[in-house]
Parts: sequence; C-alpha cells; structure tokens
Amino acid sequence: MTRSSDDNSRPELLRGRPSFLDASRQMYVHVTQVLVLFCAAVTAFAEPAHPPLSPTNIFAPVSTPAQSIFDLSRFVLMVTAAIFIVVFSLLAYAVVKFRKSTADDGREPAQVYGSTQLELAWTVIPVLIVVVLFLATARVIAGIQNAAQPSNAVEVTVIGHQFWWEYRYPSLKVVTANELHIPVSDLAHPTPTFLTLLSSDTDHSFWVPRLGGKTDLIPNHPNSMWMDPRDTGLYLGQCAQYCGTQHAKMLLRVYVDSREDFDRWIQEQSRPAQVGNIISEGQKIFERTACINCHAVAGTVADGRFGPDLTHLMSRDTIASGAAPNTPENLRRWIQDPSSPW
Ligand code: HEC
Ligand SMILES: [Cu+2]
Repeated sequence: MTRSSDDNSRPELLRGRPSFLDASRQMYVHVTQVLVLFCAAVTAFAEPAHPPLSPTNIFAPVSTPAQSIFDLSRFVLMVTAAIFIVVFSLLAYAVVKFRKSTADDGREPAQVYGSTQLELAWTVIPVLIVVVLFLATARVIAGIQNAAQPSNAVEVTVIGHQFWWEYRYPSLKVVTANELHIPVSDLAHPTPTFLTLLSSDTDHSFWVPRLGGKTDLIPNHPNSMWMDPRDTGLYLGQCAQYCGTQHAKMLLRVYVDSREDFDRWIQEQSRPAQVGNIISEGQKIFERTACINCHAVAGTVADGRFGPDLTHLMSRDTIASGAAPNTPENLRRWIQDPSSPW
C-alpha cells in the first residue's frame, strides 16, 4: 500500500490509512482492467474468427438478415456498455468517497428534495435512450421484413412437426425432411431463399443464428423469413420454442450448396425411389406394415404424410431431425424403438 505524500498533513486518525487518493488510484487500476477485458471481448466478436467458436455463434453472421441483427446487437451492446460504465463509475466513486470513516460526526448529510433539473435529467435521458434503441430495432425489423422477393428466389415451405421439419419446394416439386438445402447467394447476383413457415401441431421456432433471426411457426398463422448466405457449408440451429417432450432433439441443419451442387441435389431429389431386387424384400415389409400410413416414398404405394418423406432418406446425413447419424445401425435401433433409441 503506497502512502500518499501528504500523509503528515492529514488528521491524526487517518494517518497510515489508505487515503481516498490511494483508493481511487486502485479503483482506477481495477476499472482499467475491466475496460481492457471488455474491449478484448468486444473485438473478439466484432471480428469473428474463422471458423467461429460455435456452429451456432450469433456473432458470426453469413447472411444479410443475420448481419443486420448482429450490427443492431453490437449497437445495443455499445449503448448499454456506455450506460454501465457511467453508472458503475458513479457508483464506485460514491462508495469510495462516502464510505464510513472515523472522522464522521454522525450528522445526517444535507437532504436534497425536488430538484427539477435532476429529475428531468434522469427521466428524459433514459426515455431518449429507449426511443433510440426502439427506432434502431424497428428499422432493422422493417428492413428485413419489407425486403422484396426477387423473381429468382428459391421458395421453400417449412412445416414444423412434433418433432421434425418438413421442407417443400413447391415450384421444384421436391419434398424432404430435416436437412434443408439452399443455394449460396453471391452479393452481385443474389439468389436468396424465402421461407414460408407453417406448423402442423403446435408452436415451433426456426432459428439458425448464422443465417437469420428467430421466427416462430404458428398453427394457422403463416410466417415468413429469408436468407442469402454468402458462404457454402453446413449451418446448425435448433427449434427455439419449447414444443413438447422431444423438443430438445428437434435440431436444424441447413446445407448451403454452390449453385451447381444445389441444382444437382434438386435433380436427384425429384427422382422417384429406386426399385430393384436387392431392396424388394424390405419394400414388401414396408408396404405391408403401418409404415405407409405415415411415410411417403415416391413411386411406391406409400403416400403417408404424417411422418418424414422417406424417398431419399439415404441421401441424408442424419435421421430423427439431426438427433443421430444416418447409419444402418441407428436406423435399426430407430425402427425397433423410436421412443428411446439413443
Ligand atoms: C404413426 C405414424 C408412423 C408410423 C406408423 C411409422 N412412422 Fe416412421 N416416423 C414417424 C414420425 C412422426 C417420424 C419423425 C420423428 C422425429 O424425427 O422425431 C418418423 C421417422 C422415421 C424415420 C427417420 C426419418 C428421418 O428422416 O429422420 C424412419 C427411417 C422411419 N420413421 C421409418 C419407419 C418405418 C420403417 C416404419 C414402419 C415399420 C415407420 N417409420 C412407421 C411416424 C411414423
Ligand atoms: Cu419444435
């Protein structure tokens, strides 16, 4: 503990005790440390490292809606950080400066009532801050919602089910489940994907943080959202609205393909199922049991719509809405006991 140079000039009781100057110097060091840590944290997410820390990192946007939400969150964090710094500094100052000291004479400090200036200040300034945050948020929401759909946009209807995702490409005549494929969109020639969000049972929520904001799928209330991913790759998410017991296993997988890969994928998905000798035995069992009441396989009698379309099941990496890798072993266990296979 350094003593202040003017120690001898202080009242006897205070000599040898840390002075306010010492305390404020220390406080200054602490505040500086906190600020340095804070700035390090800010730069850490301002310049997202590649690859991002997490596949669902909200600070590593790759699509316009996600980017504008990220910019907004950065602005809100700056404003709230500034408020935090001001309030914390005033608080720290008051705590240190007016802490109990033995020199206190025990009298009440001066009581201040009805300062119109102060009351106006602490009413008007927060109201202005809230108005600014509100306007900034409304601007981002309107910007995303009012974006015009270009004629070359890919349209997908997303239907939430307990506990899986159905994806329909109405103009491309493709129906699939759980693994959404969309084309990459380059900034010069955007090919965004517009989603219509529906639900067949209860509330679900479509949220792939790196591609866009969270949008709910509500029965009898079609919602919509769009995304224009700049980079190809696999983007993960999760149903973000509790929709029942297995909600936690209702994962989201969006594959952003190059245009050629996407076109090839669409072409393959539009073909009916292959029928041949090797699979005819399984096909017979499938068609003779209850499976066909719930599952469709294009080109066969199976046309159930309650469960996922299984026509191109083996083109998918996972089963059960991303809960397990699509391996023969996992398929066997799933069919034997879909309630608790893993
Ligand atoms: C009562 C309706 C129903 C019946 C009958 C049914 N399924 Fe399913 N099946 C579902 C539902 C719903 C899912 C999606 C569950 C989930 O992912 O949470 C599913 C999922 C699957 C999946 C995983 C698909 C994917 O893409 O994740 C396979 C494979 C499957 N079922 C095969 C079968 C077979 C084989 C039979 C017949 C022995 C059968 N199912 C009978 C409703 C049914
Ligand atoms: Cu859900």
